[in-house]
Amino acid sequence: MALRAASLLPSAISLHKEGKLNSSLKEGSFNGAFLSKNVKSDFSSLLIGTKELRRKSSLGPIRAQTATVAPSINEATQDGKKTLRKGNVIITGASSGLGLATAKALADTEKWHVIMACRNFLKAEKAAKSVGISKENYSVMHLDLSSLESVRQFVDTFRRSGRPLDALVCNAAIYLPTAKEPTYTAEGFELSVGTNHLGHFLLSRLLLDDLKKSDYPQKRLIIVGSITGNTNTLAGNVPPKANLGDLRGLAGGLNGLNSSAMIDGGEFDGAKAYKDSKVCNMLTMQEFHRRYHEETGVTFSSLYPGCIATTGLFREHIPLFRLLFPPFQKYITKGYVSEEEAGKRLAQVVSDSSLTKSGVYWSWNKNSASFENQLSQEASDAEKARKLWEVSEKLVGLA
Ligand code: NDP
Ligand code: PMR
Repeated sequence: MALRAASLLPSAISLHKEGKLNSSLKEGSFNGAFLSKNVKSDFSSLLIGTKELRRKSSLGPIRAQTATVAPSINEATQDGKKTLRKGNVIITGASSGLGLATAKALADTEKWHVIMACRNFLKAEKAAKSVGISKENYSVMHLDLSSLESVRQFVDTFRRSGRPLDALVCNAAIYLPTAKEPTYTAEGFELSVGTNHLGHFLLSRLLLDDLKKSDYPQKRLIIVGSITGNTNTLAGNVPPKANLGDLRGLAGGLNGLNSSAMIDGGEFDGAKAYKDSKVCNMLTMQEFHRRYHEETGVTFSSLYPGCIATTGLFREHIPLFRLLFPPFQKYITKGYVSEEEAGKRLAQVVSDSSLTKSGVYWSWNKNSASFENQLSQEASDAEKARKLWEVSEKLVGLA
């Protein structure tokens, strides 16, 4: 019987349809570049650097979430043979860019049911339609990572669906490079770190139990990282550089009142806050690996999918940046990848049987072959990862 999710959980709508500087050269082929100390992470720096370096109606009716019974790992077919059931993967931020392309790549295999965990329900539904994901291979569930209450509600609603969880992809992110002042999540954390790191931290901690219960042969938890959080690369050396310092701002609540809105306790800088959040994502993946890989068998991974210069991530940047960034990445750094190609890469990390190693930060070379990349010193600092874990636990109410 169909359950009216809206009446159970008012704000949770659900539509059920069935390295190193050198190593950066591997990630793109940016040759012999000299990076000025004064290069800033804004449009002018891109120019300087370039020079220097030479509904509703179309959607149909919204149906409430249907309670499903968890199928066992092997489903008997009519002729008596047993086949592996479809995997279930949650992808946050699947309404555009990398998340949407990954949802498409996985759904098209017919081996995955994708749960698109999105803050804008109708946008997600339209996006799925626009790329032609077939109805039986996806569901949309509401998740706003900038509210811990929404994260908890999402987990509750997902559990009520009765679906097993076989893979979780923490992909959603916001980037606010032109913000002059910090803005905040529902619980009062600076918005970029609050969304990209703390929202995902709570989500993945809660859903680890669900992954543990799954009988799927390969269970995976992936947190999307980036080159720009890694200061052992050229891209990671474009100011402002990521730096979590001693985490004093985070420990103080990141609220801009009795503490700084920045993790390291410094002045607010939107571009730095994003890069810091990516360092948190990569540290969290490794801490998960250290704490839970052996016990649970879950594979924990992160990745840099390439520079997907056309996505919505840059929507807050000035128009000229948005115009010049794609050709800059295509023709100058050669780090550009299309959304489709990046989606295939992330889909590999979700399901390819050769990428089962846990604790790895994956990247791809210019022939699109995956390799285990090296993280910067800070992004691989085990002591910092432990401290980040403990402080984050307190902030999201798990400790
Ligand atoms: P997009 O802006 O296209 O996608 C980001 C997604 O996150 C959107 O679906 C957006 O939803 C969602 N989102 C934002 N805020 C929230 C929130 N509060 N709750 C739920 N969902 C939210 O950017 P990309 O596809 O480029 O980014 C995806 C990932 O890839 C990010 O982790 C980013 O750091 C990473 N990455 C991107 C690179 C690039 O070059 N683009 C390079 C390296 C890594 P909505 O559609 O409603 O806005
Ligand atoms: Mg970068 C190999 C060189 C390389 C690569 C792969 C990237 C990726 N970038 C490179 C180099 C440079 N960038 C250089 C030399 C400059 C100075 C001109 C430069 C500038 C620049 C700016 C202003 N780059 C940027 C910005 C952004 O606003 C983007 C950003 O930092 O978002 C956080 C960005 C990026 N460059 C990349 C990638 C992947 C990004 C975007 C996003 C991300 O990490 O998620």
